[in-house]
Amino acid sequence: MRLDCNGKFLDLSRPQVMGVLNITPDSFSDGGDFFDPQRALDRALQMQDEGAAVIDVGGESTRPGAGPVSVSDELQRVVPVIDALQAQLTVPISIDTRKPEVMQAAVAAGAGLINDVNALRAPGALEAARASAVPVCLMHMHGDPRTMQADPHYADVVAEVKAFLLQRVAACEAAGIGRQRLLLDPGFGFGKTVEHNLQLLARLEELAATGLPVVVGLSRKSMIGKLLGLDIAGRLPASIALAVLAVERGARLVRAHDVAATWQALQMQAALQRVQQVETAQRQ
Ligand code: 8Y4
Repeated sequence: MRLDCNGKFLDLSRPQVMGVLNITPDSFSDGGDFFDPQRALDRALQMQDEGAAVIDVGGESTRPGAGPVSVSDELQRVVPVIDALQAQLTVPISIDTRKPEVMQAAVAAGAGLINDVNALRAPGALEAARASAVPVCLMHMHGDPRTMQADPHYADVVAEVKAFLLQRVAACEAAGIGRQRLLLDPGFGFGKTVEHNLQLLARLEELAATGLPVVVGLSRKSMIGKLLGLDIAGRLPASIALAVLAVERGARLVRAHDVAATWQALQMQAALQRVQQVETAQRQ
């Protein structure tokens, strides 16, 4: 399966890595180091060299409790970076935004995938995504970034996340966005307790059973900090384990900060998977 991302291609016939490029001044993982388009470009090229199949550019922090960013601030951050990246990268660029104006401008500047943590629920987002003609990642978020971690409750988190995402798929199809353009993401950490996150990972196959490619973002997230008592800088080993466990359960695209390490792990997994398939076939 190969997605056309605005003239560049994302091959999801095997699991791939989406490299994170934050361009927010308060971005908690890299301190806003990549605000400068040249530095952003260097980091993106490095992630491409390290094996990233797509680079996710975000100009709005969605960390719990983060305040809103205006359309014009977000455009000023992301458009110059996408302009620079689209000329230099061979892999597609993903735009991490909830705003239709940013989707439109980013795709006009060369972005090839819309990564919306709000699943196109903002007014005008379905229309902007339809007109853009690029694939869309629909993510589940309970509440909004300001309030989402305030005591979230679900009767069955897996069933509810899946039902929500399938509703958004239906809304997309009704708006003229065909399902061949859609990817689904359970939204680890977005209005979920550690137990909710673990249930979603344990039963990720139920989401993969939709037939749509599943995206996961587990890299450095606070569930690792809470379970293991680690600060962000110490979360790489657990992030790699979670990436492999998610791919084992059907994830096709892993959003990650540490591209080289994540890609190494997924390649080893793919090599083993290939041999295991041959083994299984020979036994039948
Ligand atoms: C440390 C580092 C602690 C990062 C928390 C975080 C996802 C996403 C984000 C995701 C998709 C984040 C934009 C939150 N997470 N997009 N975006 N899936 N599709 N937190 O899980 O990285 S931002």
